Amino acid sequence: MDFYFSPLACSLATRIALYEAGASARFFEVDGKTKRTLPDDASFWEVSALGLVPVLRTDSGELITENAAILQYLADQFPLAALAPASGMARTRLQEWLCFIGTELHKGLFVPLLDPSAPAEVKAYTLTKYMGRLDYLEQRLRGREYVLDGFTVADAYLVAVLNWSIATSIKLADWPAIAAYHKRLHERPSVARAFAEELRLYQQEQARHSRAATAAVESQSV
Ligand SMILES: N[C@@H](CCC(=O)N[C@@H](CS)C(=O)NCC(=O)O)C(=O)O
Repeated sequence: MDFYFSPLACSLATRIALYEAGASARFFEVDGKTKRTLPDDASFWEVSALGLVPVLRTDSGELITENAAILQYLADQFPLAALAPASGMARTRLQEWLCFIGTELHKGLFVPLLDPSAPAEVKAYTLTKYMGRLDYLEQRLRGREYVLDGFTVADAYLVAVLNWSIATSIKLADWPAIAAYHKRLHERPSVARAFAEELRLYQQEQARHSRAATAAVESQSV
């Protein structure tokens, strides 16, 4: 499998799922600004028409996009890792939570708050409209270790999204069950490993961008 990701993006969930499953994959880092991939320096547009991570290329060459689809594909490929209920209402509940995380939290709440180009009015509207989603999540997590009965790919996705709160005005400490869940998940070996690796890659990416910006300024001043 080939896995396309950007450091600390939502694709972190797929990395966590791969580690949980003990699955091997070739990792391709997508630079969010240049849309070039590392280490092969190719155009990510050739892989994803939307330019969005995650993307998974299966061993038979199928390209899969969308967190919910990729995560369930991996769970089904590696059933011994028990990353998703196999079928029935339990599977429906997993899909329910994957959709909630993807639409209400990832896109609804966090994307506008993280977007430096979003006007202040948009951020204010987002907080008014979507903050309540965290109250709903708080209720769900009270007295529970995971979103469902055991660790699933929904937890992998949720921890990846909650990580972003640090770059927003959202303080997880205001939701004690969510804060405790987030801390607990980070103690899980797959999450701790994935996060530490991507934090390092994120810092390298930031340094690359700042070197490129400096070089661009210098080339204009000569
Ligand atoms: N609906 C997609 C959304 C994926 C997505 O938003 N990916 C972000 C990273 S978290 C991305 O690649 N953003 C790059 C961009 O917007 O150019 C999914 O669930 O996979």
